[in-house]
Amino acid sequence: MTTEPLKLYYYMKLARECDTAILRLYRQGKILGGAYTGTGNEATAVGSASVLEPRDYLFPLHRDLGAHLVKGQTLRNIFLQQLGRRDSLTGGRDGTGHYADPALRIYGNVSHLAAMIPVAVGAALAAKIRREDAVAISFIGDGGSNVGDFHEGLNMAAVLKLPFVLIIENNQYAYSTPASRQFAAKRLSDRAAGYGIPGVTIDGTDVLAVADACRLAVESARRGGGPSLIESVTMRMQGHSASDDAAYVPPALLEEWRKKDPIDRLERMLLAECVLTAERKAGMEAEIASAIRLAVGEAEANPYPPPGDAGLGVYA
Ligand SMILES: Cc1ncc(C[n+]2csc(CCOP(=O)(O)OP(=O)(O)O)c2C)c(N)n1
Ligand SMILES: [Mg+2]
Repeated sequence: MTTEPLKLYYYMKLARECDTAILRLYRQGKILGGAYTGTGNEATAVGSASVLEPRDYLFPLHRDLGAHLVKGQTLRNIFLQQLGRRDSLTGGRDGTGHYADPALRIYGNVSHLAAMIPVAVGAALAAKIRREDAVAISFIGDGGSNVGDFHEGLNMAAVLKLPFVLIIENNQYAYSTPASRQFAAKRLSDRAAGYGIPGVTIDGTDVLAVADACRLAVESARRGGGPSLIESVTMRMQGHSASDDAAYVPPALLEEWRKKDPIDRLERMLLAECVLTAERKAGMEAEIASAIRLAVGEAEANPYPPPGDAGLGVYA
């Protein structure tokens, strides 16, 4: 558990600066494939992962870089993976967060939305059978929550009372489709009743509220209380990926959400309580910038995998 407010602040800033570096690398033509950011989602990703123990299973999504970092992933591994280099966790075979790191119990997403929910439920089932006292936590977007795997996974977790927590990251859009064109439910957490499990909707820009809700859900799952559904409401502050300018999002909507920026929100609170000072903030920013520079430099110096390795580890 990493729930001290100053640590949460640090990890949210680290995640945002990593995203900024990833976008820069993309624009420099150094990232092959897509680049995704979690701007606006930092409180959800960091707050949720902050309540996990090392033995818990994390199944993050494409906006959850902060969760990877909190769970212990190194900047070196993050940038090796983003740049598709030989020594990355996928040996240069994939990019973004599409990797698994069993030592840290991080199982990144594949492209197919919601496909990892049944896998996460399987991890929760394994944890229960092995009496590991571990919880599996998984994420899904507002758009992805309409895929059939969501229903199958959550239903099975509920019936078997598995130690599983599912967080819906409702960031108002699924690519260019607004929430109003995706579902008729008032709250996505209302779906929990259909599975016979608890469901809550929380302010996804308030990292402390996210951590509190996730702590309750994880504790209940650990005690044998079964799964929970948490809808974390936030806004996708950038395009779907680096190639999307999001011209379809009304500027006034972005302006409204900018006032609720998760990092600024916590920063104002910490400064007011004197937990954070201007000096400490500057020191933290310098430390983050230098750690990212070092990791990017190391990753760029790492070669691409040899072409002859392309067939290794391929099933069938
Ligand atoms: C099953 C499936 N359908 C469609 C896609 C294409 N696709 C990738 S991301 C995306 C939008 C996802 O929106 P949402 O679930 O709300 O997550 P967000 O990107 O907003 O965090 C779509 C349609 C996919 N990857 N998988
Ligand atoms: Mg969305």
